[in-house]
Amino acid sequence: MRLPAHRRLTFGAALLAAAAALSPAATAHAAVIRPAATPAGASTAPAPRPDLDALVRALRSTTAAGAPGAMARFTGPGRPVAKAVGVRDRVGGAAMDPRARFRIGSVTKTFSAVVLLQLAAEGRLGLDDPVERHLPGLLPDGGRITVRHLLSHRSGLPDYTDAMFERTVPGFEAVRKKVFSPRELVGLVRRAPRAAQPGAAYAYSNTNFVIVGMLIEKATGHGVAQEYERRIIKPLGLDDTAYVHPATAVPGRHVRGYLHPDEAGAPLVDATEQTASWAQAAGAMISSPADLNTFVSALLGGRLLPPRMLDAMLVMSPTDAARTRFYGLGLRRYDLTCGVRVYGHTGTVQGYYTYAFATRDGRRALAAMANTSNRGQANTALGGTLEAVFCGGKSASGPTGRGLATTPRPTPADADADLPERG
Ligand code: REX
Repeated sequence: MRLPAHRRLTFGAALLAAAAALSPAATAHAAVIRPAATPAGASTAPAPRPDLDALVRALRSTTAAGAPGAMARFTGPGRPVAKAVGVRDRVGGAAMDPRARFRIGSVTKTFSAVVLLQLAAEGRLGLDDPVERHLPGLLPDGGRITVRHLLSHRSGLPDYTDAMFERTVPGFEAVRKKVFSPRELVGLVRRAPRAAQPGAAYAYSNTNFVIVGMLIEKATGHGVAQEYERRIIKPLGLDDTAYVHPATAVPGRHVRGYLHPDEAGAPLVDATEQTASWAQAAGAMISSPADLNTFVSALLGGRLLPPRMLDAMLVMSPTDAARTRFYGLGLRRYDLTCGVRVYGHTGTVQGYYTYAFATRDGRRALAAMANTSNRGQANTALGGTLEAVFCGGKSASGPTGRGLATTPRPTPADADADLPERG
């Protein structure tokens, strides 16, 4: 198998990647923030120790908020640590299992961005190329929308899922077994009013990454599955990771996903089996906590992209008024309350919430998931795992009670595993 050029990067090149963050990035547009000169998380100050009691509390808050189960896996200087609470199967009663696979939703976008940036590094397309050059006639305004606009959600293209899932369960059941072509998905909003002029504003839209998938297929002549496999999954040995479309099952040991209906008190819908065709390169992958840890660490550690492409990925726009959340190219940045910055992505598909983040140097990584969705409180609670591990006792929510008196005792349903790192 021919390895792409960036696979020959050494750890020295990863250091160069950090150095490259100091130099002006290749392109600029309004309201973007360049990679920080001294990224938090890569500083010389000792990293806070993960607060594992707070981690378990965050997972318990997630199940208290309506998720049948939740789990997280952290990799850092010591042995990887994984925690799980609740169940991965409500019918069989199997406990949540940190080795199990699940649907990662939009974390897929980071995989898609990496593939596209590798293609850009190989000169197969340019980040500032208009979409029209590669996919003529796809969009009426494709001459003004660039590849970079798609990757940064600054194209102005509306999100076809807004109408599709306006009513959560009927919307889902209408597409659960459907197989769309990417062109059909784009066609749903091809002529719809734009959220903004191309380049003018951040507006998150799955449509952007469906087109990213089309660009990958156009540039390589292969389906996206083959390119994820060849460029990321195989080189990193991600045995639990795959693009599963349009097959409906999550193969192997997996977590069942449960969707909350909009109607209060209505029973949860088991959403595990679906084509995920509505999501495609925007969200149809499955993975496991260990694989997500490996992926985000490799990406931030400079092992998947040459420095100038990683640098481009890290040029961020704020996505919230408080300016603690940012988006780069297929990559989010969260500024935690303790000042640590973490990079990665979140994901939501029916039945599953995911967080996959790492520090700027890639040396500490967290993957967290809950097997529910359409339940904002559960997603927010799951987000508490980030503060627990990356801020430890330094979180703004205050000291986290390490003493015996305040440490929650594990319940029999809690799995608590120290898992060996993959070679
Ligand atoms: C689709 C609706 C959500 C889910 C969506 N998912 O756009 C993409 C993704 C792939 O992961 N995006 C998230 C459904 C936001 C991310 O980047 O983190 N909601 C659900 C509804 C609401 O149907 N009516 O919650 O399962």
